[in-house]
Amino acid sequence: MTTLLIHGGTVVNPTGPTRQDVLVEGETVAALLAPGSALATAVHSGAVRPDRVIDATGRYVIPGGVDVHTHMEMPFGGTRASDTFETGTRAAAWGGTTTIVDFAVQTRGQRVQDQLALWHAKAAGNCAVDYAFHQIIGDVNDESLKAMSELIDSGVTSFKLFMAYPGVFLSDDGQIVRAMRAAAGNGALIMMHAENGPVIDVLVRQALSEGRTGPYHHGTTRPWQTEQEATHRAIMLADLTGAPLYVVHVSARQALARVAEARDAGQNVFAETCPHYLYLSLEEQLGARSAQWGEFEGAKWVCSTPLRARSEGHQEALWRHLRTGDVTAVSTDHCPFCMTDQKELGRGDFSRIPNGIGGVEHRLDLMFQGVKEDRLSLGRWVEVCCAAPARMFGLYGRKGVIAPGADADIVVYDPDGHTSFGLGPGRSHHMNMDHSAWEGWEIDGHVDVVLSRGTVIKDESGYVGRPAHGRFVRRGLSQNLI
Ligand code: DUC
Ligand code: ZN
Ligand code: ZN
Repeated sequence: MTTLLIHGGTVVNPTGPTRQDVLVEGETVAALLAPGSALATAVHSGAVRPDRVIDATGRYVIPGGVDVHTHMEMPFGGTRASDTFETGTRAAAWGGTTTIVDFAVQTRGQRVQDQLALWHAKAAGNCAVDYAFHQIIGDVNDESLKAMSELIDSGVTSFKLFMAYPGVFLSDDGQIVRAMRAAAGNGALIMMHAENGPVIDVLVRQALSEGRTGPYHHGTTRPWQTEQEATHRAIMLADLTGAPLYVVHVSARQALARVAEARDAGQNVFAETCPHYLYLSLEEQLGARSAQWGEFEGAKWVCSTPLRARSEGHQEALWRHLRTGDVTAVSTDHCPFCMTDQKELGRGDFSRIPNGIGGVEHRLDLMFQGVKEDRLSLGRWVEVCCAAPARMFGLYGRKGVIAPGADADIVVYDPDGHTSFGLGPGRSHHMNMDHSAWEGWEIDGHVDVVLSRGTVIKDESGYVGRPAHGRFVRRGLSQNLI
């Protein structure tokens, strides 16, 4: 069995930093070696000779990132997300994410099992890193509810419902209660897209009829009240049924306040946010103009829930709740669309702009910026990017931590390095997009080396992995529930 030693670095688990070497045997972590321990001495004296040694002096050694919200090649808004499983997971590898959880999609008239099989076929043999699935249920009925138990047995243990997108994905309250009752009985986790879709549709039609057709109005027609109301309703229905609830991509501080209140009352309610909601805003991004695109520039940041007004204080509140634990995990909701031929579908009508931002490559770096700015501790950085998402979705132990027996998914991270985001001279990204939501951003920190199950897939020379390396991971039930 191949042995590898990561030597001289500081291991950061959610508990914080410790000076340790990491010994990897085959695909798993064999041992953490404290300086001066018998094994460390044996390695350093040459009595034990690993096949490969990675020098991590001055570096953090952290668990591979776990991004529990991606949409590779997702059909949406008359087109499909521009990253395939191959290009998107390669970009993830560049950025130190070694596990993604993507969404299989079922809509009206489709069999859940057939749709999951379709997503397996898209991903199999194409992924640079390990992958798992959630199931979107866009048509809650007797058949799809029955399918839940079957999926749980096959390692798909979380189900996303939508309170938005009427006629496409929306479940009405009765359907939500039925799905939640099923989840309360079978241990599944309900993930909720919490925005009041029917109300948003009225606001959108009104804006368009009044000539407010630019991307900025994607934001103004999805005001925080529509997110807070839906979040409150989802929490109440979860309380009624006893189902655990994970509210995805929370962006409104008022919605988060409802999550925090429910958690304080002891309910199994969890929230996720994304880097774009922490850093970007309605004013600066959705309201942006450029020489190339004019006011349509803002289309780059059209996603749902929307980026929110900085003047309303959402970003600061999200950071605060992230630090205190009311936001459990940070994902990317990676759902990239190019401007040309994709976002452009919505020129003159913002409601036709495909919703989504690409960012799977940048999450670890962007969140490390939170450490640099004293918004997060080192341990909390690893917690929100690696351990907590793994635990939330039944992966922890194998993923999300560096410990004996865990998969050797490891990132060697240089805190003194430097990363420039975007496209163009001196910058590059590896997502299949013709623009970057993070154009021009420069931050401290750099992903130096990435291991996936003991194999180096990214080093100083760049990506050195292969598309067939990533394997499907069967997940257990959420480890956050008692
Ligand atoms: N939101 C997005 O921005 N894109 C995909 C689906 C979603 O809910
Ligand atoms: Zn969503
Ligand atoms: Zn999503």
